[in-house]
Amino acid sequence: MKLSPLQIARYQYQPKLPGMLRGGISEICVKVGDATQSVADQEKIQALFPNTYGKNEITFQKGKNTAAGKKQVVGVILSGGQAPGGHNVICGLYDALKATDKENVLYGFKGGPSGLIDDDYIVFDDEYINAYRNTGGFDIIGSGRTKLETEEQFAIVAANCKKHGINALVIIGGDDSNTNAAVLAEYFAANNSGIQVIGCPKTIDGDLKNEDIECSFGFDTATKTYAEIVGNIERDANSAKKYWHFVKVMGRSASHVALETALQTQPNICLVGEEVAAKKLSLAALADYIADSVAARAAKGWNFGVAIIPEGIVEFVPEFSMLIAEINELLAGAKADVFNALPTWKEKYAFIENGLTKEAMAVFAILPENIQQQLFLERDPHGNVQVSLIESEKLFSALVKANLDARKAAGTYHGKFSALHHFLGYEGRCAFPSNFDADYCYSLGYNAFMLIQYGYTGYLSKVSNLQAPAEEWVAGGMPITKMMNIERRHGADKPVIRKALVELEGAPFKFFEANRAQWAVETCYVYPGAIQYFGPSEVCDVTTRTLALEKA
Ligand code: FBP
Repeated sequence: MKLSPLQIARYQYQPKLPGMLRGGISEICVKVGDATQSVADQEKIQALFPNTYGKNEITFQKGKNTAAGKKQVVGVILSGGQAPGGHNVICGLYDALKATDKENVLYGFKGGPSGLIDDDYIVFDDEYINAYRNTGGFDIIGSGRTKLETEEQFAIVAANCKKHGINALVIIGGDDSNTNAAVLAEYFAANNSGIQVIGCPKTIDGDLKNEDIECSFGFDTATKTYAEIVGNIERDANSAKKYWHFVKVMGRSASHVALETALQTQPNICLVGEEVAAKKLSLAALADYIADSVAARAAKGWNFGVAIIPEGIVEFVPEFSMLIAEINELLAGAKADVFNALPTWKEKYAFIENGLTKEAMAVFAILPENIQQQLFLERDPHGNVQVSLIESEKLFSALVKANLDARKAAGTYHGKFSALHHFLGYEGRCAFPSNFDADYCYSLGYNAFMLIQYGYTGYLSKVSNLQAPAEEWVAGGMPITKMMNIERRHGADKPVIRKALVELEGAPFKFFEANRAQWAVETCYVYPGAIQYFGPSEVCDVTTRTLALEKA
């Protein structure tokens, strides 16, 4: 494999650990904190997790290591979408494990959770690990979205672990994967299998966070990558002065990525799904809001601008989610075959018109035809519309254009509106991890090993105080059940880790809200530039604006 100069240089980077984890494993002891309770539905969660519920929060500190000395054989998986830093979690885990005893073994199960079922694995050694230090991507062992949730699956995993003598599993994933990690930990505990389970918080979406987990890894690098590109687009817009750019950014559900990108770049517009839902804003209202900015800028002679649209936005528009629900119903089961057999779009349109309520049809009718057709093209394995595939950046620019055409006809707008579209998603998920993510991830992995060594199970590796220099970070563990509540999923009550949406009362949104009116009509762009890996700390080690504002 040919290596880029940056990759060679990054191999030499030594990730920073929290002070309490420095100086050798034999110098790390446990401070046991308070017993925990789930964030809601305590009785129900306790009943579902009788063996792992209510455990104590723990923090590591300097002192004599009192863990029982035994050979550790650990398995690790990467689960879900890629996020920069995943390799370093595995490197940190490996280094701690080998620093404790060279005879310890780390298995990497390939392709995500399915690797544990199929017993598809590699055994890590120095040479293999060294080729992935401080690199982006999940290609070290691959990832996948198979869910580990049934007792049959758990029994197979237990048998495979037993075969290899594995005494602990580390699951690197988002809220769903870590929910399943907690269920697996409970199953192992209930069956006295002797296998511990430790989770690590991953997702670029930034929606796995709470009072204990300050941020999921990957969010820092991904948003810095998107902010670099949005800044470049802003500079182009401000140079050419002739285009409005509509930029969709990833984030399946929550709008953290869009908000953080906006905080870094100060675009003219950024929609926030959670606000749209709270204020029950319609597509027409949103189009009107963006068109106001276009018109105000046009009046100053500025026929250019930048609008950030979160990937998950349409699901937050009440009338749009009602439309999606009706379409899912309309095409349920065999009805999809009837629809697909219709030869022309005209006949399909008539079928749709016949099947939707008047309210849903009114929303459908205002959509541009390409978006209407997209709603009927892509279905997920359950037969539902794949909302993430909807080109919402094109949807909003088309709605804004129609709005501006009406203003033009009424004589209230005289500008030019020429729109360009972008989707920023996969570009950020495998970037070289920023120093923050490289350090944070390495620490999460190292810390996960400490939790294993001290015998904990059903815990999430927790590294906090992240706005401070790494030396002052605090390492420890939190029972996953503490983060759980009961939610309705696929028609049944399920214990799940609560997903963190953007808080409208939180400091990041409040800052945005206080400034956006000015950003909408003036040109206040900020150009963050590329992530810097070498140089002054105030350039290379800064955290996200979201974290800085939340912790201010
Ligand atoms: P995770 O929640 O698994 O981390 O993935 C998040 C994400 O990157 C979303 O932002 C995006 O909608 C989705 O994955 C895309 O998934 P896929 O890789 O399957 O296309």
